[in-house]
Amino acid sequence: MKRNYLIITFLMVFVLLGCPPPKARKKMPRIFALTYSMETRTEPSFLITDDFNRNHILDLVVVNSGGQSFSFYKGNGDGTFKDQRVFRTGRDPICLVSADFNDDGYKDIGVLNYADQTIQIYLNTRLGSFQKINQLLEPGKIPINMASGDFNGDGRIDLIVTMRFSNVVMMLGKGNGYFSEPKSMDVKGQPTGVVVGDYNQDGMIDVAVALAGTGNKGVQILWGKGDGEFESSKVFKAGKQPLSIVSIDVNNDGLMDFVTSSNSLHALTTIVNNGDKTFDSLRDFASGNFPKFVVASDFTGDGLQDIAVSNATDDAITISLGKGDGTFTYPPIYHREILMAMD
Ligand SMILES: [Ca+2]
Ligand SMILES: [Ca+2]
Ligand SMILES: [Ca+2]
Ligand SMILES: [Ca+2]
Repeated sequence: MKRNYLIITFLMVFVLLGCPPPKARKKMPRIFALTYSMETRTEPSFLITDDFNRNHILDLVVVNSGGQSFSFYKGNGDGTFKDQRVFRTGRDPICLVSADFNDDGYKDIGVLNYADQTIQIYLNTRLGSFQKINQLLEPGKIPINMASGDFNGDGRIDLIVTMRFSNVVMMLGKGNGYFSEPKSMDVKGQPTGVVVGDYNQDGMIDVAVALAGTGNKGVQILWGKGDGEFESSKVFKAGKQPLSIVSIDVNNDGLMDFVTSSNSLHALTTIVNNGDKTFDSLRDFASGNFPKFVVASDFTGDGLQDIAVSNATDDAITISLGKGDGTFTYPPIYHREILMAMD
């Protein structure tokens, strides 16, 4: 149980990332001061924040990989959370997405069950609870990550799923929590992370897929045509083995860029959007050891986007502050003491 406390403390830093800082803070040495721990079920491994009960306060959802469940907590609005409610999932849930899948104005939850190779949708009952949809989505072999967006312009939220060693799959939402049959799309390598956004500012949502493993490594864009079809880009350089990808405007020009993490190489890579459907990667910069997930936000309130990285073998979160020119401050700011304080 102690391990659960530790991990949730670790994860809590990421929750704080979603909250606006109370005021602009001075730079070094620490960005986050507040920490507290909450109980979860076994092996919390991934979390998201969103406002599920529409009170303008962020709530928290954590998947418990070992507990075959996810925990939902209501936000108090001061960085703390209450009322854990636990919902059963499939085996080894590893990824979450929040979106309004049935178009009732309330955010729902999608859970990717890695061991079952399934995705389940839980509709928000608006009463602080979630109801599982009967349909069990089966995107294919070894689903690893997912994102949501309306890819065919019908106003209904769709899903895009990366399959670890093969392809990318899109499932069109029917607007009631159910989805159509998966549609497979080829990519030029082995997919890992996926993010969505309008990267060429044509008003149509695009998909960025990180590729790592054997074959091509980098980031490939599937340029959305707005009707559920995509135009495939070439693979842009994005570090040696990009496993996690985040959209972030690193140079403040209004175009979304990317930062990827290459886990075993302790490196982060910035990929700058040229605005003409091409991207250039900058030189790798150092993170902590074994960077895993990367998230982006303006932590210091200076209008420039910063990044936070979970470093698996350091048991530490590192923060690198954006300078607004595509580069980040060095060395990264360690937030390991949060965990050590728990011992
Ligand atoms: Ca809903
Ligand atoms: Ca749609
Ligand atoms: Ca676009
Ligand atoms: Ca930019």
